[in-house]
Amino acid sequence: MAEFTLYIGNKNYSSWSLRGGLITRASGADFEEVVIPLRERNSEQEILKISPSGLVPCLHHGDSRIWDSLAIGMYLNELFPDAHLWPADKHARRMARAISCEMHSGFAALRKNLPMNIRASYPGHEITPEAQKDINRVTAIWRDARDRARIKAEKDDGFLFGEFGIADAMYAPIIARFRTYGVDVEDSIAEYMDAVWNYPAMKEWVKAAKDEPWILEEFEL
Ligand SMILES: N[C@@H](CCC(=O)N[C@@H](CS)C(=O)NCC(=O)O)C(=O)O
Repeated sequence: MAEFTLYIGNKNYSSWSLRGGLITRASGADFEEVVIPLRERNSEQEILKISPSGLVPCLHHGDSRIWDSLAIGMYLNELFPDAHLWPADKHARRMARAISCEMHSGFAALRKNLPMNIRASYPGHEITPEAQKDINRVTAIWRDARDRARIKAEKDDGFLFGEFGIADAMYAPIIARFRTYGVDVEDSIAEYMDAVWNYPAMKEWVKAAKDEPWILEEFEL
């Protein structure tokens, strides 16, 4: 039996599950994953059985319940320091935490206007001015982090702070959205997006999302 269990929603639609899923994989934890499909007749009761907030992702470790993507990252970072889920350098770490929190608490317009739907392709979708503002801020964050990592990261695998970490996981659903809705980005941003898209855990997730049977009409245009 695996030491951890990660409860998630649909891989195709649940952006917070994607964040928790990538972080848990990046930590190297031995875990089992359980999908609870969202918006089914009994989803609410099923999620409440495993998550006190009634939301996924929720990580179980023995009797402990960690019911939020960012909290899962912080918890696993303490248990698996060698995974470098936060960057080792303190300036990079400060920035990684700030942008992860910014994602966790913000970008409502982008999230509403461009809901995550990994398997769909909706180029030409009308982007609201508010969502465009969020897009501009997200790309500015990525540009800053990558400009810094190119010069300063000890090991640069093309991620925000060199190695894949919590900050990349927090922004991974935005990358999926940019692809679905054909958001136009400059070459250096496209390179970063490709690094995340080709990260093995992301590839595995995208494949599984495409194979899921559930369709949630509210996220289909
Ligand atoms: N702040 C939470 C947000 C979790 C969240 O909103 N999860 C959504 C799925 S993406 C959910 O569980 N929704 C329940 C539902 O749709 O029934 C986190 O970071 O994990």
